[in-house]
Amino acid sequence: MANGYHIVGDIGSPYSMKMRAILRYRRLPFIWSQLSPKLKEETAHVKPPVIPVIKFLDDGVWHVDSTPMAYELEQKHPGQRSIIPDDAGLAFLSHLIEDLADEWMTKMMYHYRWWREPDQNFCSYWLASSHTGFAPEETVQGIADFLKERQVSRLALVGSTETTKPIIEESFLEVIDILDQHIGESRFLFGSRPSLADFGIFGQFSQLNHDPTSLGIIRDKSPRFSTWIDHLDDASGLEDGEWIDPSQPLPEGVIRLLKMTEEVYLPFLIANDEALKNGEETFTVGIMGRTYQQGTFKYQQKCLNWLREEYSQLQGAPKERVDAWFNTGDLFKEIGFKHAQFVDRAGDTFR
Ligand SMILES: N[C@@H](CCC(=O)N[C@@H](CS)C(=O)NCC(=O)O)C(=O)O
Repeated sequence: MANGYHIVGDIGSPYSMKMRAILRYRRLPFIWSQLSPKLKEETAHVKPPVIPVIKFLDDGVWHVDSTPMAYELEQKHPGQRSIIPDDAGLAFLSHLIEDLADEWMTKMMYHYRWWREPDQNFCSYWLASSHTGFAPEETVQGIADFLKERQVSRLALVGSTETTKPIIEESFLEVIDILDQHIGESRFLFGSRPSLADFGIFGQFSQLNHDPTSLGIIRDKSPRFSTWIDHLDDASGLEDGEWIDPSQPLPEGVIRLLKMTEEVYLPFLIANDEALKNGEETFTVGIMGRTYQQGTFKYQQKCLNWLREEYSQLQGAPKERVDAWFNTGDLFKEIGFKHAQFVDRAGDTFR
């Protein structure tokens, strides 16, 4: 394959599933490889060391980080089943919701996977079989034990503790409720074709719709959302979708996700940003009437800066609509969107 893509990921990685689903929906030719020791070595120079990594076969270069990769694919294949709404205002909202999924819903994914013992046992074994390419039982179990211990010990690092558990679990239930209601009215968030936001949610929920406890909850609360997740994994056969008309009121489901962004995600991003600026290692912020505490993450500061940058590029009617959709625009003013600076993405690290 002279052109196309080689994606190296893991079936247990939400961002890998997200990128594979995007390549499929966009009908871009690709080869999927499960990460192996050999491929790990081959991609060891790609920084930061996360998956998925994707080799663009036309230039032979490995790329990393799903959001910038999704935008690069847009530039390389303009007009071919784009996942970015044509209207700049809707495109901004789609990015905002994708970011909510990538950075906040991922806490749900990690929390449900590693909090309870039955999930810990099942998921560590599942990941170990996958990582080792179905090695002999003893090897798999040994790696599963190692993974279980390491991942459980990282729960607090991603913000899952006894104190934050109700916040994470309640917001998980809220997302299920929002999507259940939305899918009853419209196929995707911004119309009858999937956007970056849908793929962001899909990535995290491809895992939540698999791991025992969260799968049970999704099936119980919304069988149709469970089916929606399964379908978006391969939407290559979907035809003729349209974006919603930006001059019309936003769908209720989008409004509710933006409300979650405003009430849960942006306060989190802002507190993280302020703590980093003050040289602090942890931060505390009030979310959903409770106290949320976590260690600072540099990558999430970059997320906030990218959103500021994208907002600063809006102008005219799309900008007016975005401000109106957020009622007053006060929130943007508060977090400095109105004075955004261009932020160079080169040389990023994730933490
Ligand atoms: N922002 C990155 C995040 C990628 C990421 O965090 N990947 C995880 C797996 S889903 C990873 O490789 N973590 C490193 C590790 O587990 O050692 C993206 O969107 O691609």
